[in-house]
Amino acid sequence: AFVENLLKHPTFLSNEYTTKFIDETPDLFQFAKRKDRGTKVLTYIADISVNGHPETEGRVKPAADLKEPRAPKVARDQMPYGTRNLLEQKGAQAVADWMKAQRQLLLTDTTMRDGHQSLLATRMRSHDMIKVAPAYAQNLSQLFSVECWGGATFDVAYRFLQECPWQRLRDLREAMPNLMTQMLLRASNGVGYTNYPDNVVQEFVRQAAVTGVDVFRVFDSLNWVENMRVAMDAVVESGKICEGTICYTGDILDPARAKYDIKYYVGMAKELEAAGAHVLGLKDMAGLLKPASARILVKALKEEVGLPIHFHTHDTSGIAGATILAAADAGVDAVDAAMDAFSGGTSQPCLGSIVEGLRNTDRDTGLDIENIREISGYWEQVRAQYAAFESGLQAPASEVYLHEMPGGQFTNLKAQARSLGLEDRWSEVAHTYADVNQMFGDIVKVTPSSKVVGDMALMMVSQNLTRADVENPETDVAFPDSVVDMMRGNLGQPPGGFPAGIVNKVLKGDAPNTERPGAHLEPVDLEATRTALSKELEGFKVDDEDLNGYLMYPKVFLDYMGRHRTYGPVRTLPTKTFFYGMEPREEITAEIDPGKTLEIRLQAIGETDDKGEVKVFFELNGQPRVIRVPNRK
Ligand code: PYR
Repeated sequence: AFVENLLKHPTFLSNEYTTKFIDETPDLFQFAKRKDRGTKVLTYIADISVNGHPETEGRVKPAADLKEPRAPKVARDQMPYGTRNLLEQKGAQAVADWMKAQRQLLLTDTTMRDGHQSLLATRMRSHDMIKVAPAYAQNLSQLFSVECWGGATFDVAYRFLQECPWQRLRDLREAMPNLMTQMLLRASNGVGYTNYPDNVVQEFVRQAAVTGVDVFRVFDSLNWVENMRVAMDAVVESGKICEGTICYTGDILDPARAKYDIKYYVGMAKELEAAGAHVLGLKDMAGLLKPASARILVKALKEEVGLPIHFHTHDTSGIAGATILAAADAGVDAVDAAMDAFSGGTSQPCLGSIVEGLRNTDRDTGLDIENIREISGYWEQVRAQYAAFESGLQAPASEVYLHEMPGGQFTNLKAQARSLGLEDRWSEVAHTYADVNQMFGDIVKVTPSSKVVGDMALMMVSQNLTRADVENPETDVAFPDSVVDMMRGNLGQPPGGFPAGIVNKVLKGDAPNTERPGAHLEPVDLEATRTALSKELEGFKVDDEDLNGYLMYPKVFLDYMGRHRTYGPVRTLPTKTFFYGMEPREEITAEIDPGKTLEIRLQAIGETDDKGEVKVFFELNGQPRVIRVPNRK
């Protein structure tokens, strides 16, 4: 019998997959179990070489002569002192005190998280990160932190990249022992799209701290501090740095948007300080904070709050660099930026340009521009491999001040609109998104609340509904599930609550829950879940990382495990091979364990036989191997 290809298995593709699937389809694993890891990896390469990768099919291809990116060579004998050493030696509060006491503008490099999340649909593979991590450790040891985990990367790693996000974190941690790693945590929504029981959030934070996160940027998608406490307390408990974060929306200088004024932000900052934050995060996820506003807001926060301030923005509009310089002038302590090739547009402003912009001023960052250029050159080669995931956004978009979409959502929603045939109605989508925001009471829009607003806007445009139609008690509207869920109170409460009219209409008169959602969720029995999961996976030993992956994303995790049994450690393949397979006579190497390297040569791809199968001829470490895969083309 021939193993079904899991990547394209119709049951996996049709969303009908249940955890029963693995039980009911034992042939998937009987075949896989007999194989060694080398054979599994060859099976993957053979399949992709013959059938292509579903994620890159029909998309722009990278240049034919694309080479494997080469990371800068570095000596690894002496590790320079970095922020992680300070954290280890003196603790989280000492890092916060140091941030405030020193004068240089501190920088976080977001390339490995928000950079590719915003520009390449989060598709960057660990392989491309881990190779350059030693160069960061040696040559950019003055960085405040490297943001490399959390947000959408967790889910995408399992779901689309067939790799374990925990392993990524462990590998990066090991390669950059002197630098603080940073993650983005959606408070009670963990790294998912829904509120999790308190003990799941606590367990996730505990594990992330153990595996290697040093700075936790914790935010709530409705700016509800009440809903951030469980996550923040767990971070403080772990001994790591708790960056309690304000999400910035509206415009503090616009009298028409008075809901989110200086007083509002200062008030929230004080709440976060009282809740135990070591650092105050100012997260401008859509890139709406204008230079003049930044000057005023940062100054007010510095005066009113005792915490160091870490500013995050997106360059969607094209003027985020100016906002960063204004914030620096006003005394902001740290800012986020991305390396050249992963900066600009819906990503962060360019790190090297900020370094140069501040050189020989009193906020000089102290970073070496030649070292930045070298690492930047590496990232340029990396980005070229991911041509299939480029959004096509070519220029700044001043339109962002209209719709206020977060950087990660903007291009995504455009792609969704395209797939619904609404491409030429984008302007309507943008306006409707803004209308939905007002209809929901002018809320913070960031994962997951931004997804709710996006779902509603797309629904309205595709059904030709205006805000007045939706609000009209006479009109029947089938609201998206995510909207019903949010109006029920399952994401928590925005400042001032949701408007009663829309809540009534969506819930058809049912009363919403206005308390913290986690207060009503039963704790998960962690050990019972581990036992059941192990049984589901035929006795597989479920460690704490696996358990936490499953708790966040049960179905995504099981799908990943199913494919892992068939294809083995494909995370170690070069990115070009992972997405495009190999050509005849091509040779690659893959280090599947430290010191265990596979030398793989694809000799030839045979004809398709009368069973619809293709023989693919390899040499694996010099030994001939033949792999048969179905030709599904
Ligand atoms: C995330 O939650 O993934 C964001 O980038 C906001």
